[in-house]
Amino acid sequence: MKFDVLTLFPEMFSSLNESIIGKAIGKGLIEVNLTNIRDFSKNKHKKVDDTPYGGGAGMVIRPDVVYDAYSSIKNDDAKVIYLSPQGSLLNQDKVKELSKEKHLILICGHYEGIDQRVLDEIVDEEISIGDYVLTGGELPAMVLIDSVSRYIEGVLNEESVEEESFSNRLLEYPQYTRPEEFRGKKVPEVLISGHHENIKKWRYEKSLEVTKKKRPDLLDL
Ligand code: 4GX
Repeated sequence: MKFDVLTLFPEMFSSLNESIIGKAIGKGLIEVNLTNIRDFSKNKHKKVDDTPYGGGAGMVIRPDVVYDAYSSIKNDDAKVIYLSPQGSLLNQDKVKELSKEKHLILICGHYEGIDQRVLDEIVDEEISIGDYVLTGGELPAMVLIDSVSRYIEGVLNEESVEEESFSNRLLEYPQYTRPEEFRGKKVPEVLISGHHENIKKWRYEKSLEVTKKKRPDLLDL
């Protein structure tokens, strides 16, 4: 899977070089290419934005620089995604669907966003990571890269993918490790019993209980 990111702040993506995603990049399982939109400014001061037509606060990113940045990378049937609060909400079904693509181009806006004309021209899908306002699309792009990459073969150790929250529309059961007793609290007996059938049943019941208590909305879908 290849991710191309168009951004004014490529340095923000250095955190992807850590942990599981960093390892996946190192192994060549996923590829993250960063393109700085500013490199495509024709302005002597490398300016990429301007004041909005019609007036109002803030700045809007010019369509021509975004289009030139996009043209420098688009060479196949990549899916182009714009991260914005106006997009459809990202969920695990969408994450799984996106993981089947070969090439995703993620466009990160800043300020008051990007001129609508270039978005209409190049964007296939607009996606939001939640109903709150961020300062730019970089964190949403990283959320998308992280969540999608987990479905790429070899990125995670296998069983963890399908067994987890949302695959079965249930939250996860609680986990315990050593020590067997911590501040007077013991690990549930069944988990030490070695009785695999009982453990499976206990975990399922806990999942149901936790979901009812914390996210009842997940049950009535
Ligand atoms: N889920 N942001 C996009 C620029 C912008 C401003 C106005 C369109 C209109 C966000 C989110 C998010 C901040 C990314 C504003 N775009 N993106 N950016 N929530 O808050 O995806």
